[in-house]
Amino acid sequence: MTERIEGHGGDLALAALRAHGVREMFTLSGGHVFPLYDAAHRAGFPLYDVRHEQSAVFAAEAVAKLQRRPGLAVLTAGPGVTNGVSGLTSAFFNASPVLVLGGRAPQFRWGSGSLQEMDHLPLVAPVTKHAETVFSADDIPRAVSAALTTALTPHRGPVFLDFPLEAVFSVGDADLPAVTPPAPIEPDPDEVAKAARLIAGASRPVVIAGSDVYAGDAVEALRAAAESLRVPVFTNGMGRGALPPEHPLAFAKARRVALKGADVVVVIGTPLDFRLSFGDFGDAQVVHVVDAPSQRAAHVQPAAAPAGDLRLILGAFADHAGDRADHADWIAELRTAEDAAKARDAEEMAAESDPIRPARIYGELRRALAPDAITIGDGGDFVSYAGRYLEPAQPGTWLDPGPYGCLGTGMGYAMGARVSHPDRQICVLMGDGAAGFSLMDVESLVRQKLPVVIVVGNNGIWGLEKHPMRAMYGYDVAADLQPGLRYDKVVEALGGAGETVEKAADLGPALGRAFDSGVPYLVNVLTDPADAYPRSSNLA
Ligand SMILES: Cc1ncc(C[n+]2csc(CCOP(=O)(O)OP(=O)(O)O)c2C)c(N)n1
Ligand SMILES: [Mg+2]
Repeated sequence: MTERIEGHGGDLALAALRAHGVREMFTLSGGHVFPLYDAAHRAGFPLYDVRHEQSAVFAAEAVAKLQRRPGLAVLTAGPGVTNGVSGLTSAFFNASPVLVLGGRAPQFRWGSGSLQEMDHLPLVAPVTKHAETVFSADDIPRAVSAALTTALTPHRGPVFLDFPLEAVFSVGDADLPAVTPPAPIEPDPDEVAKAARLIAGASRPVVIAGSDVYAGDAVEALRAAAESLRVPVFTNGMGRGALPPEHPLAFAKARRVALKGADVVVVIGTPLDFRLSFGDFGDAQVVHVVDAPSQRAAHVQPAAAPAGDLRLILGAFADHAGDRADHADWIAELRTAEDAAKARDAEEMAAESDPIRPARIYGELRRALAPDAITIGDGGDFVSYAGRYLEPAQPGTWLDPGPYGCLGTGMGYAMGARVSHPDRQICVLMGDGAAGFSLMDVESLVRQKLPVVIVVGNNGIWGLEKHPMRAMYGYDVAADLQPGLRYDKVVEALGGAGETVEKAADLGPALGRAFDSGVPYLVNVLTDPADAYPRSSNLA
């Protein structure tokens, strides 16, 4: 039986949102969207507010990434929506099912110059899977429901709706649309079999698994496929932790050796972008496994590219009935390289240097973080070090900004993570430059009792830009920040707490105090500005 719903546009939207399992809204106040607040308020539906709309969208994205369900941000007309565009774009690059509901100036006098009147659609259309203006209250449940289904259908991504003032304020009624989860995309069995044969027959295969493996709930299938075909696995993005670090096929540090020596590189659930040298692995054949045909790379000719539900494809790999080449020597070779790199890293993570080197911070964090802790990276070099030295123990615990590389995710992601996991450690790793984008939202975290720990790698510079600019030009401009700035005092002023650490030996106790504090707490670590993250291409 279909359920009849009635009320103002906010009530009608909320009914459809709840039917899809949306459980909270992130927003920054604006009169154009009051009916959505009114509906939430009367229904006891959680509403979290922020100090900049980008944080609302990033918070919604964190919910979407961590919980694999839709995240919701509600933004007021005009500047509210434009401030959310970087967040929407990040969600688009990350395939995160985020819904942004925008207010919109009234339709009946469109063009007369109402406050905050602008057409959002041309701005957001290129960075969403669907963008639509809903002109009547009666149509809101249909539009919300259809948008959420689109967001959740692989390849996932953000969607946008805006409601003209008179549509969202007026009363209407509609049938509550039935929610049907997207049907799995059936891959072409021949393409899957071809890929499985290539991997099984390879002498030195490597798997690189990314975010869609986690988003597509294919972590178990990945493990089964890797174990069945005996292939070493590297991960990136939300794929990190898909195999526990102690798993015999889990690798992290021998990537260069692996990609240099591999004869078949299998990239699963992540694009062949700059993070993977654009899919160019020398003489190795490439198998690209994607969750939808749209994700096949146009710039690479893979030997096989099965597209569809990742659980189905990886399940078929696991069930591969044909012969397998013996990969034992290859795995052993990589294990030797991995162990050697680990030993080098362990030394760096224990370094007693003065000033503190970022590696040491991560050495201390590895001791302080529980296996289910959520770590969030927002910054340049400091976050590159995090990626190198921290090994997520479980999938769904690592939030980096993804290939769009947008600074400023920190406090929004932290809010979404805290709301998602009220009982876990949430740790934001922030460059001092990155801190400038969102630190004011500590106020939102304090006020709404959402404690998180923020560790700032404070080198006094935009490190990832300063070092390359010096290398390229012999000088640098626009790359300095105030050295030794007390970001911890900023957090204190906003109602949280913090401290500055200058000596390596003080790091551990400071992190202990931070995680015990129960408030947003910033550990401001003064690090060595000369410490540049080594990378082949430094442009970012
Ligand atoms: C919104 C945005 N603006 C600018 C950049 C370019 N950018 C990439 S890394 C970086 C430097 C980051 O500095 P910081 O957060 O202090 O980290 P560090 O590299 O010093 O460790 C900049 C400016 C970006 N990625 N995103
Ligand atoms: Mg810096």
